[in-house]
This record gives sequence, structure tokens and C-alpha cells, in this order.
Amino acid sequence: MPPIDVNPRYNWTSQEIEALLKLPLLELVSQAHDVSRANTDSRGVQLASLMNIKTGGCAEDCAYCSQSAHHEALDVSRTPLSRVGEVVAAAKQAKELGTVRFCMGAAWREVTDGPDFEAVLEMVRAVRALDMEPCVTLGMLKPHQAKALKAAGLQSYNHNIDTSPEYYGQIITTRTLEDRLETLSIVRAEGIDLCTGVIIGLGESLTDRASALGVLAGMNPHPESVPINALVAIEGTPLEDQESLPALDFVRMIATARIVMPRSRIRLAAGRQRLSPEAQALCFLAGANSIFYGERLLTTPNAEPNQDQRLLAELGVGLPA
Ligand code: SAM
Ligand code: DTB
Ligand code: SF4
Repeated sequence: MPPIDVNPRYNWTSQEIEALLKLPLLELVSQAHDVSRANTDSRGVQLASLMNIKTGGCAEDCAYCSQSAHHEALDVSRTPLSRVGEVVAAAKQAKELGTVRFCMGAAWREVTDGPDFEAVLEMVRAVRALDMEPCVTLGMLKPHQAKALKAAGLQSYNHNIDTSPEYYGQIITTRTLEDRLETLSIVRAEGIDLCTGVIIGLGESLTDRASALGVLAGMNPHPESVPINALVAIEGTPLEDQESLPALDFVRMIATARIVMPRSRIRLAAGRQRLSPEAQALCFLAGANSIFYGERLLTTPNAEPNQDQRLLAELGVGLPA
């Protein structure tokens, strides 16, 4: 292979990306680490907290998701939208723990204008007022809604492509990848950062993983943050019996994402709870520079904050004082 280019490129082919994914692991991690050193502050890991502001009852049929109205996930009951006061209290607590980004997720297929959306705008303003970076994930958006979110102070919009164009129909049938890309372009047009990533471990092939990364790496500019999720298999969803992803596959995906999107924040996202401290250390070495921090993801537990504190301190990767 030619020496790795440490500057951003937007013309990666799926074949090139697949060749990276297939490199001997230590060669891949070493190349990714060089790219990290040249492009990011390798000591800084951004902490992001998640809050589910509206649980369950979503009209989409994403096969991995406990919140789809099409599945009967155990332990997930529908809730109305959280109150602004509850969100502010959770954001304050997250700030005390050292979180810089506060992400609010609603199980909506798309945003509808009205009191709920007005309340979300209020939440964004309140999180901004706490000097944190507000991020929301609300499903599909129309241009005037993106404009209103920007005006409220939204930093970032999470909207994942999830999987490759080729595998998409196996996982979601109620929307297309084109719908996702349309929302992403609406968000970007308003100057809101993109938080756009994938899930692996859905039964997709290595070629699918390369193809999904190719979609992200072809965006110019690259998404500012890229969550790499490993499936959390949830009882009651169609993927409940999916075999769990080998830890080193997670490392490979992070390293490859770092190489093809050298300046993005690569987030070691869902599925981290199952990784040993050693596997997580390899992910940071391979260029992961953000994690979800806090007891919960959306409907499942996250890695323990106490253990995270110990791990980050031991690795010396920048836990705030
Ligand atoms: N409805 C919005 C949407 O789909 O964008 C927001 C919430 S949705 C739960 C956000 C992302 O979380 C999904 O796109 C998917 O990538 C990830 N996710 C959801 N369930 C997951 C699971 N069981 N395991 C891993 N990642 C998951
Ligand atoms: C993202 O990429 N992962 C987060 C966040 N964006 C919204 C969600 C992970 C969800 C994991 C399964 C659950 O807790 O329901
Ligand atoms: Fe879950 Fe989001 Fe899919 Fe709805 S759109 S089923 S909340 S992943």
C-alpha cells in the first residue's frame, strides 16, 4: 500500500476502504494512529451525554431499535416528551460530571411543527445557556425546522446513515437512505454540524462496512462527528439473536473511520459496555476521540461512569478535572 495521506480526501473508493479494513490489525491501528497524531489532539477525548427525551412509539421499523412501534421490546414503554425542567436538571448533572456535549434523542420518524417542537427548541436554548454543546436527534427535518434549531443555538444534529446503501433494505423498510441524506443536506445548509455515523454487527459484510464508510467519507466536508455504534441486541427486536460483534472488528472500524475522515470526531458509541478496558484502549489508540459518558444510552445501560473515569485517567486521555 502507498504511504497513508494524513489530509482529508473526499474521493475514497469502497475498494480502498475495504483494503484498509482488511489490513493486519497492528498495521491498520498504527496507520490510524499516525493520522490521529497529524490531525487531532491525541490526548483529548470528548465526553457526550445522552438523554432520551421521548421514548418509544416510533413509526419507523429499524430492525435494531427498541423504540420502533413495529416491535415489542421488553422494558421499553412509551413516554410523552420530557419537560424542559427535567432536561435542564439532567444537563446540569452531566455538566458537573465533565460532559461538554449534551445529546437529546426523540423517537420520532420526523419532526412535526407544534408544541412539542417548540419545547425542543426551548431545551436547546437551555442547554446552550449552560455553556454546553446541544445536539439533538429527532428524525427527518424540513428546512424551516433546521433554521429554527440553528436559531435556538443547536450545535449539532445526529442523523446516522446506519449501514451501506446495499444492505439498507434489510434493516429499514419505512424510509430510504436517500431520505436520510436529504435531511443531512438540509441540516448542513443551515450551518449545523453533522453527527452522522453507522451501526455495525447487523449481519452486514465487510464490503457493506466499507461502502457505508465510503458514503460518509464522500461528504465534503466530512461529518464533524461520526458515531460508530456496535449493535446492542435488544430482546423483542428482529435482531435480538444477532451474534455479538468481535471486539477487534470494532477496533478495525474505528481505525478505518479515522483514516478516511482524519479530522472528524470519531465516537466510540453504543456497544462500548461490552468492550474490555484493553479493547477500548486500542480504540483510542486507533483514533477514537469521543465517547458517550453517563449511566444510560437511550433505552440501554452505558459503560459505568466510575469505570470510565478510572480508564481515562489510566490512559491519560484527558478527563476533565
Ligand atoms: N429517531 C432518530 C433517528 O433514528 O435518527 C433518533 C434516535 S435513534 C435511536 C439514533 C441512532 O442510534 C440510530 O440511528 C442508530 O444508529 C443508533 N441505535 C439505535 N438503536 C441501537 C442499538 N440497539 N444498537 C446500536 N445502535 C443503535
Ligand atoms: C448514536 O449514534 N448512538 C446513540 C445516539 N447516536 C443517539 C444511540 C445509541 C442507542 C443504543 C441503544 C439504546 O440505548 O436504545
Ligand atoms: Fe428507532 Fe430512530 Fe429508527 Fe425510530 S427512526 S425506530 S427511534 S432508530
